[in-house]
Amino acid sequence: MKLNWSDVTPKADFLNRRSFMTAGAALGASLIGGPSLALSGKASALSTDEKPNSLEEITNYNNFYEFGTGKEDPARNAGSLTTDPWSVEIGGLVDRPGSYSVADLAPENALEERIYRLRCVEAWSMVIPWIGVPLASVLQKVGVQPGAKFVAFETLVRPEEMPGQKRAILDWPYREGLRIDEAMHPLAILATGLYSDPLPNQNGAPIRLVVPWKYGFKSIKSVVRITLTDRRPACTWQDLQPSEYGFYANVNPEVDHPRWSQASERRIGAGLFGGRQETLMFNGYADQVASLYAGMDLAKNY
Ligand SMILES: Nc1nc2c(c(=O)[nH]1)N[C@H]1C(S)=C(S)[C@@H](COP(=O)(O)O)O[C@H]1N2
Ligand SMILES: [Mo]
Repeated sequence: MKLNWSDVTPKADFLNRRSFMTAGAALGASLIGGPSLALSGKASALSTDEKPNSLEEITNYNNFYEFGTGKEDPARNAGSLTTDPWSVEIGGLVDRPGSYSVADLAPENALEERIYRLRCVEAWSMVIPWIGVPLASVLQKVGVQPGAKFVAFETLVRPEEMPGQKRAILDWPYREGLRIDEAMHPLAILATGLYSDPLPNQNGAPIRLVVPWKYGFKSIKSVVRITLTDRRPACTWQDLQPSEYGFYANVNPEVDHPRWSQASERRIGAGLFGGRQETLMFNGYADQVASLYAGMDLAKNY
């Protein structure tokens, strides 16, 4: 049996991991080798130092409509999802189309930790310590052809395991898309874990997109198809209500949702008296990503 990094890195070690790894990397390498090490080797300049939400919070307050529309439905219902075996079909304008396993796309020795803010369009937020690989590394692996301008993503359709799909809540499969330069940005990752666990089902196991400068709905879960295309792909929320949910969906405190303000947000776990906090342009990632949108009218391209 192959050891998973979660087998060798107890949860309680998480907070100490970086210091532990600095001190013990060489030792760890010779004793256990393996993924926890690979992880530490790449402690990230791209992470926030804000305090992460607890595993409890991150896994019990979710949006994953395939398992129901309530925030507690995914935790209750997603246990039934079979995530192994799993394959991701990658096609369209790529040199090496095919069916890839999660290990092909996110090998253990390439995993990085990224502690990101997640800002839902509904005006709540969390801080989540993801484990994953840059989306760019996956795209490079399959070879992006010059004509590719967009990347389209699709979630699994399996109503027998995803009770929400027995109803037409959304037009299944859940679909999302990015412009190619957004997809190649170092902040965009495919996550396969969080804290020291493989990704819990309710968070999009076994592999999901995380694009931290955009509203949470862009970060599509349980991905089974990635297609490189020359056209802007269909996106579930945009198609459902284009006046409310745009293709870009960049976090922007100055562009309100038609039915509520986006100027502030409620941090999950802040408590009744925690108050609201100001929402930051591009969710606090403006220094890294604003140049992607230079010259664009962000109120029009919401
Ligand atoms: N397939 C799929 N992906 C999805 C969703 C969904 O309903 N289905 N919800 C989105 C929304 S609105 C948010 S805020 C994030 C929530 O991610 P989390 O539950 O891991 O915090 O997932 C996004 N990805
Ligand atoms: Mo969301």
